[in-house]
Amino acid sequence: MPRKLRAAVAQLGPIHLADNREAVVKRLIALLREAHGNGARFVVFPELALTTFFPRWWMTDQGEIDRYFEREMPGPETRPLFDIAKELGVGFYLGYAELTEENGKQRHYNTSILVDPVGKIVGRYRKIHLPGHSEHLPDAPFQHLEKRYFDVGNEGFNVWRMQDAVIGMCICNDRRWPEAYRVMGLQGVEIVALGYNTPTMNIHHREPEHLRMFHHLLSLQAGAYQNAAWVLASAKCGAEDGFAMIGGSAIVAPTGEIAAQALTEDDELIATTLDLELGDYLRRTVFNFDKHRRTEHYGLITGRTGARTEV
Ligand code: ING
Repeated sequence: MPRKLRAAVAQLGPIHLADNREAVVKRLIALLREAHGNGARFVVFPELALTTFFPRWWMTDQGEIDRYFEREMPGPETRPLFDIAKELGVGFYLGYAELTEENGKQRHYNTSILVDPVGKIVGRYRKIHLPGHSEHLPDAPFQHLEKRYFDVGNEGFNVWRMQDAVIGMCICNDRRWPEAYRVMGLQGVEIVALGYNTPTMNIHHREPEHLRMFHHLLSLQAGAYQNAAWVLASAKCGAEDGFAMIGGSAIVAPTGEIAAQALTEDDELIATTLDLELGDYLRRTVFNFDKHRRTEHYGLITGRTGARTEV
């Protein structure tokens, strides 16, 4: 009997500055109920799923910035989501801004958690590839201040066994870096769950807008195929206070094929029954890492950060 897991990606439409966490959690619960009704037992929510994508705003007052962070998880506003998930027996991935203290210092992370079907947090990931900039760009139509508001994740790329599957996590920009998938691939990952907030416009370079969706899907499909894993990607999208972000939430098979894709830029659920053995033939043949990889030739990948031409 092949191992199967019916999973869903719960895309969120815009969350505006005026929207509070209680209203957002109600939306998350509605999507979770819809997923359960659709037979899904694992749901992927977006990155920073509790608030608007605040890195688009220039802020200097730390108190104002910290209003977008969670000091406890679950907290009073998110506890209802955990309770309903436990009642329905559904596991989930949730992205949020984590404010914590380490060695007496406050730390701010762009975090995702893996919650099992009895409401227990079994895994945590803190975003490693922080895109954007840390100083104000006065001429840009909006900012992308993840390097200012977040610390670099300090727990690496890991996998957890949950619901009879090996599940890994990453967040948004991580999906553009093959290293992220490969580190999980080398741990036998079967499902990579990720959330994202991807502005439609490139503030650094005039770029045709269609490339945003192309590069998004290209990154998911390549990561899935090259590591023989399912990739479940959940967008927060649409125009938040007028600032547009792409949709394109997708479930990508280990073959690299798109099994399901969202059609709107609103709250939308897509679901697929994941055959967790679909990637086995790829892991036995073309991506049999143990048989084919030649690590003695890969030293630059971890030994050198930036590209350098010496010829
Ligand atoms: N957002 C974007 C992302 O990686 C970005 C930022 C877009 C970087 C396009 C480079 C190119 O999808 C987040 N939150 O990482």
